[in-house]
Amino acid sequence: MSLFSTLSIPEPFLNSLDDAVEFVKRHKRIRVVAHHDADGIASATILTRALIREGKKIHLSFTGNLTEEDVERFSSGRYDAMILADIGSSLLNALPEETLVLDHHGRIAEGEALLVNPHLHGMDGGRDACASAVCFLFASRLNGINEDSYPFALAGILGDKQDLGGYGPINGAIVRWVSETRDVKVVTELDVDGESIFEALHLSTDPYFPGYSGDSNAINELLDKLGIEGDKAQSELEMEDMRRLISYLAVDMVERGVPPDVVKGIVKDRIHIADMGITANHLSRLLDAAGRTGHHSLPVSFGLGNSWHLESLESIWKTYQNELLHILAVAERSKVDRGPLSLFTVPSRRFTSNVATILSLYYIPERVVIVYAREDDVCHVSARCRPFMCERGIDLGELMALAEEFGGAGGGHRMAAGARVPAGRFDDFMHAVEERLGSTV
Ligand SMILES: [Mn+2]
Repeated sequence: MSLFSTLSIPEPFLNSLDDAVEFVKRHKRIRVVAHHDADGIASATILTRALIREGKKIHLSFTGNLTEEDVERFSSGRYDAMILADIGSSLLNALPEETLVLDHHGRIAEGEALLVNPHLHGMDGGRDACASAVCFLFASRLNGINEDSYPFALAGILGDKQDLGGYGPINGAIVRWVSETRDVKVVTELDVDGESIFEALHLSTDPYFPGYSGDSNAINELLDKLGIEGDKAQSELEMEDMRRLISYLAVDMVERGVPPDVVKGIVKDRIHIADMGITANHLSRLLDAAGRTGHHSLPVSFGLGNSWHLESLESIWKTYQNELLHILAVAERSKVDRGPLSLFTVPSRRFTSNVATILSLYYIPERVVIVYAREDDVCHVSARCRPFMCERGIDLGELMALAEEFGGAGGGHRMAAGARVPAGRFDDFMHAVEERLGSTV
């Protein structure tokens, strides 16, 4: 059953996908630029597979926040056209005319470039469809053969956390189509990955098991107590053993103050992809780790059929997880409470956002978490809080934007935001944040 025969997509959205198909057919040499996170890497992989199949000459790059200077740099060179994935909507006015933007971000500028974005068609790109879902629809529209890129669509959806609270219409339709027509198995199980259950628990940071993740002694003791063989894979364990382990971990987390909605997330309907021998959930984590360590092209090469790269992706993921767990322990020790917020520091900016997310979900959900890393003369800041704080009026995006008053820049969402400030002004900035927070809560 083909993808489009099962989807119900608003007509104008479908038309914009067809315009994108026409765009690609018109051009031969194409510059592709994608966002450097899991969703962006998944998008790039889907596009690269599709464009190479069409016989296009492509040059692929990754970037963080796209600036006008980046656009100028990327569009110089002998290309007929440019495709941006998971970025670009907010810079539409600065893009060359022959540009196709496949994106799902909500800030959209006016401009000449061709934009495919669910926000334009009454959908919420933040929930209903991520960039890799948009790229997957586009690629499948271009040629049905590209439907085989579905693992990357799934990985992108999971990478952008668009499974939380249930799938939106587009993502949900893709997931349903995959589970009904592809060689996959959906299993409700603990959302952890590793060759053994010991390794899976040890390396897991999302979910993070306070008191266990990263602590081999604690895990061994726990598994002994429950009579579970740690060297078996999750799939090899008796259902009864897994049930005992899951309920033990869940109760323990609740007792440690982890919010029930977060605890519920340790078990998921995970999609096992037969051809790859891994879950879409794990693929998404492999892409995330590759992105965070600068190995953006490796997953693309893996997606192009170089299956031996899976081993390197696994080892990059393991190394990154071990480093992250180490840094989490360092961060926990650095905690300083300031009014309604807790301040933590980590040695590298590569870890601020991940550490802030984990601390806010699993460690001190009742407080605003701010994690910073000082590099050279700049402090890189990530702020996180839980939904109930936003209901009380906290808007971290607004708080981080205060950085501008101190010679920096910042912004983001209500629950997740970031900033950069000159190190010499960091204290003043934190003071201002604390003061503004104090007047809100
Ligand atoms: Mn995205």
